[in-house]
Amino acid sequence: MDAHTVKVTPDATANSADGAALHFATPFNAAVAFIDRHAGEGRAGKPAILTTAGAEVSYGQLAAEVNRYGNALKSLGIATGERVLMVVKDCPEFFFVFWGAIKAGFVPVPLNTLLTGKDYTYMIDDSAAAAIVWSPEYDDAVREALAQARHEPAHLLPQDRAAALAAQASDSLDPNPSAADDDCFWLYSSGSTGFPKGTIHRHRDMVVTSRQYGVDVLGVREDDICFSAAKLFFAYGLGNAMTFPLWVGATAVLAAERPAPQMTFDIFERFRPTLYFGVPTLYAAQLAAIDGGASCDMASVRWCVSAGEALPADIFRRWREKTGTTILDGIGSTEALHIFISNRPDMQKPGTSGLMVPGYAARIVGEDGAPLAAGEAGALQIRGVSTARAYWNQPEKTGSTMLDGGWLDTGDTYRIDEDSCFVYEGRSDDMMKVGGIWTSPVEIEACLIGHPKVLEAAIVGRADDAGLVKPEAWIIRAEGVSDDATALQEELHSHVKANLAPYKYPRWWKFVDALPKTATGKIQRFKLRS
Ligand code: 3UK
Repeated sequence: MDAHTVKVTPDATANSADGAALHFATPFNAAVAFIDRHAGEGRAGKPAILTTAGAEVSYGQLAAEVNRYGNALKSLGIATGERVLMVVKDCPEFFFVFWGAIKAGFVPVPLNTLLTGKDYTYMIDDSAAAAIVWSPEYDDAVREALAQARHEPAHLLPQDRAAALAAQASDSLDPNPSAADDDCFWLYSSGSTGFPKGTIHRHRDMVVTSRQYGVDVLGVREDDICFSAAKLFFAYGLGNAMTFPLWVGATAVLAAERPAPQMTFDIFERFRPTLYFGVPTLYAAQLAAIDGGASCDMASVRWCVSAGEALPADIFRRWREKTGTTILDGIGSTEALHIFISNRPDMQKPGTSGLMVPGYAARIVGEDGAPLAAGEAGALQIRGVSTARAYWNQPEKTGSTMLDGGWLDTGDTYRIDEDSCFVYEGRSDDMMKVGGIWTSPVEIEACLIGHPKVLEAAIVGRADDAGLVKPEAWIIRAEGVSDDATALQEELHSHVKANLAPYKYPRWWKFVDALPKTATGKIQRFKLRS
């Protein structure tokens, strides 16, 4: 077998609890399996990427650009294993930088492009990255972050500089001889304290998710056109619009625009995608737009997928009624890399996350860590070959999340119903998903308390009319502040909007005289929720 190849035995669809059917050669570099393989399989001329800006990148061009970018990074003198931060919008360069870094032996770290300079400062310092690449849209935030950071990346690469270096570089590059279980890339996962954790994934992980969920559950195939409203910097989008299509030689549609109903409808019409990946909030907004008279032609779409937060059964039903397509809800995580429990083309149970994805195992345990009796709700732990090796520089969090025996604590409470379907019962911490994106109450509270008119603040998740969770603020005014609720609410709203990522603002405000607390002074958010 050639170096860097991955051999997938025909029985990889069998319920091989630990993905044992996947065999990796040594050395193994993921860029060979996802990028280089296609020329030899006759796809050099086939489009790998189409963009709403009108670009088209063939598999042959993609492989050449990946080599150029890899060589460009190498020419800077970056050492093997060093991090390359990416604040890059959804565009072909995302692929070039990500795979170029991997092929050359560096570790790309795509960052959420919706964040603020302050968030990036933390990630620059935490990762001690050797380089940072960014799209022009994020110039202000990145430069502000660099000015505040203690660590200075040796190489600052605004996208045009990276492109200029790549243009001068050779289009051939020998893959770094890594192993399947070597570190490959990181994604930052939000923490309940507001500090994100660098989640370290290995070369094999993208192969495992593409195979076990992409191919074996969803049925991704070569003639697919994949469109993900969730961006590439999320593990969800990274699989949907990059690794799944690349694994089978399909085509990805990329849009740098903010996801919104009309933009997705335009893409359905213009690109005729066969697989569509959304999040519950967007499905709800799309339904509202359709109800408002917008036309949405989904005839090309074989399956819709939802993840990021639980899909309410009502949205599943209305979507099918209005568009004639079916949404497969599945739960994934940054730590697992992609979906590990899911509804399937041949089995959907609305209001549940569906069945175990073959290749993963699950157990539901009580507070003492012991497995619970059938049907009881408890902490969901999963095991599979795609789960992260560790959190960067966080031995304690690594130890409490990545458990002995390869089990991963998801932080979710689940039960298994009479049909073996997994039913989401909430988080075991105070974290919320807003529009499918992690939001920490602690972070919003800290921002509000930073306002002179606020004495104390508590944030809880509350479900809106569609059953989707959004932040609700409970505020105690500072001493002597008598502003009326409407004016104060507007002032605090602007304060949050100016300081935090745009999706984190409270949708409802309550002004109170006291907040429920424990004996040790910890706010009891569960009391505010009920
Ligand atoms: C929650 C869900 C109920 C759950 C993700 C698909 O969301 C992804 O990753 P994150 O790290 O968040 C993980 C957490 O989000 N969640 C996700 N999907 C569902 N809850 N039903 C669902 N269908 O709390 C989980 O622990 O941002 C999703 C693929 C890759 C991903 N990273």
